[in-house]
Amino acid sequence: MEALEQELTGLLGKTIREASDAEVYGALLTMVQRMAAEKERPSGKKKVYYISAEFLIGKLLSNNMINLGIYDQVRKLLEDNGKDICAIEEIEQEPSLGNGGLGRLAACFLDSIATLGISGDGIGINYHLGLFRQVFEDRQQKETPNPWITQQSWLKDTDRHYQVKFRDFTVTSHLYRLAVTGYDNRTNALDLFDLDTVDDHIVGDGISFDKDDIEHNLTLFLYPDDSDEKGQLLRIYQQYFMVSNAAQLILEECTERGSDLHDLYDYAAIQINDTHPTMVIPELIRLLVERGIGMEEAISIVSRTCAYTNHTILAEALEKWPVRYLEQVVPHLLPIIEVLDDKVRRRFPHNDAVTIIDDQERVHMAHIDIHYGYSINGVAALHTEILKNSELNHFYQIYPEKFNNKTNGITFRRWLLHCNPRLAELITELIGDDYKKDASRLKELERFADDEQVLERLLAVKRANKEELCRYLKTTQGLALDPDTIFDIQVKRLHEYKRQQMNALYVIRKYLDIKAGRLPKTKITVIFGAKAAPAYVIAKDIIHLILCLQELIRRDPEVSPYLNVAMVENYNVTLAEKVIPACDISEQISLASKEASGTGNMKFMLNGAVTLGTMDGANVEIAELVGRDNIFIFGQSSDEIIGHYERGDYVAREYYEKEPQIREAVDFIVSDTMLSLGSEEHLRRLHGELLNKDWFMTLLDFMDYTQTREQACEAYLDQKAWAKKMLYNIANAGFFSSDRTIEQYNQDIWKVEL
Ligand code: 26Q
Repeated sequence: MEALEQELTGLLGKTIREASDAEVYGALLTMVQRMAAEKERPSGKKKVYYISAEFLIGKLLSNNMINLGIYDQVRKLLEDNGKDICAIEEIEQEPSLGNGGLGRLAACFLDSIATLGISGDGIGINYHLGLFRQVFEDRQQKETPNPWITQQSWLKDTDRHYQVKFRDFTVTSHLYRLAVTGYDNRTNALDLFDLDTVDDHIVGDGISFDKDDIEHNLTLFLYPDDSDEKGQLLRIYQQYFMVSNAAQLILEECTERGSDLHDLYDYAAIQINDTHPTMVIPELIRLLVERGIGMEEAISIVSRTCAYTNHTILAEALEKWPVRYLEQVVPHLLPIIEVLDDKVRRRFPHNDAVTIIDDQERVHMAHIDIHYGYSINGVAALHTEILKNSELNHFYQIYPEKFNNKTNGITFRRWLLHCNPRLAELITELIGDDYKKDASRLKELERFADDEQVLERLLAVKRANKEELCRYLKTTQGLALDPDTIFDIQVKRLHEYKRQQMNALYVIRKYLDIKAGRLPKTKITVIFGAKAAPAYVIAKDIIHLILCLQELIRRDPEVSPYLNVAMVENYNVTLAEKVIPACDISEQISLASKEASGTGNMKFMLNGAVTLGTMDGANVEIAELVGRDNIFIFGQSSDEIIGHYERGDYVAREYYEKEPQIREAVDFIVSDTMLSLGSEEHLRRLHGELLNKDWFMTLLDFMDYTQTREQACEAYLDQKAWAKKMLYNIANAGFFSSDRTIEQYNQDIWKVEL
């Protein structure tokens, strides 16, 4: 502690007490960077390269201090000098380099790779403005830029540059590097490529900018609006920029470590995170050929180096790029893609489902990965089964040995130790701290399932976390929440398949019940957090609906004592860290078969929330682990849903007409009450969508949902029994440590020696 104090005062040039919070933050950043650098280790022969268009890493200061083992000392030291570590954490801007699950998964994986001592770096893009910042105006989502790179930054400049060639011009890239600290282990890196010519000043109103001006906009935003052709072309520019840099870096590093490139697969395992980095395959082949290796051999080398993770079965998210687009951006890749397609066509004649270029002249990115990668994995048991048996069945028949499951996980450093210190402390007191390195030890908590004192303390931790969330949301967003209510929470990207609209319809039902004098026994606070893609019209309508309901109920003294709605603005990792520990009921209500895994579900469980969900994604595995007494499951099964889609026999209107409860709730969306608060255009469009389309079958599961949700609220009344459910959830969350996931990736796919 003395050494820490000395170093900090040295860096500050004054005492900690005299320094401002911002100065202390800067000094801590410098010190942590030095300590992290000391734990860099040379790579062995083989190294993992995790390429991803997103890394939703969250704030780094506390996380790094925990991983370096100095968090408690620093907190104490600051406290002794009149400083609050929370205030200092607030100074850091959260890097917004991801959308949601896939990006956060990549960040958890980097943490676990370093924690397990595996040599492995992430490779991505240094988006200057990241994903947009969400603000609510007139109860609508507005997108604004999110500049996160500040003077004092975790990004370290490097002098690595590569040439990246597009059809019309060539750019020189610039590599920035972030330290990735392992928990009591090595430091790896996150390599983020950027372009010096990019200019933040070209951004006009909201997040609008000149989409043609690639040299000035290439690394400005993550997924700018891709609803038009220019947006899609920009996405291809970004993807190729990312993978061309990655390929050059990988070849350079492997050569430095002794590869002659004919044996690349002994030096590198490249994990392709969804199809966004798929062009790394043709790009690597191109570069190997350029370096004198024959085409056939180059294809074989790359096929033994690259592995692909699939994160979705939603058709609209499976990337298919028109050949014409690729010709415009990267014409030099097309001859290679054509060779790859040609080989597939020769090997599997008359099998149109597995070609790379289809008859509409579109390139199926996932098909490149599957034919020319050595592993394909889904992200939860159910998801992998659906891939094998339906979505990718044609490929499974050809390559059964390539398919494998890697159920997602989360890092317990951030999602327990950092975000819920009260719970972590209680667990440590009960079972010691071995669980911090071996999450399966959490199971030992089951010993206390009938220990009233322990159950009381669990409830007290939850209560304290709820109060803390209330304080935070009051000061940062002006939201007034009552901790003496059930905190029922749904936070995740806004998408129809995740069915935030079903949750909102439940709120309407409750509202109508209360208005009719049917008062609930338990007071409930329904919390939402979600960003909608800028061009996703219905998703924005759903946000509008929720914000209108929030206002309606807030203003209504008859209803607000029993029911509250709070939609938090700009939901991100930082907010997740506050919201998740305060949750009682975790809403995981996707249409069965559509949510590949979910990872929020795991974070809530670990923090003692009870899941209300469908048998989808990793919910299935959660249900198996905790047992049916400790989870609330409803809705039709994935098999039933897949059947509905195959037969096309779901008709929303039938449910609307048959069930008055549904009809009332749906029609309330366009009632005079709602229209007086919201935009007629938005509300009518959403109403029409639910009645005439409802592609994600909200009405199908609605009655079962409301009944099960009532059961959950009822169960909450027996606090002791509820606390026991909480305990079983925490005790069985060990399986969802990303350390377990990464061990499996390394054993089955990467095979990097430790
Ligand atoms: C594709 C084409 C054009 C524009 C955008 C995209 C695009 C962008 C982002 C497609 C997909 C994504 C992100 C997907 C994602 O986050 N998937 C989630 O991954 C998690 C980690 O595996 C799972 O837990 C979630 O179930 C899954 O939805």
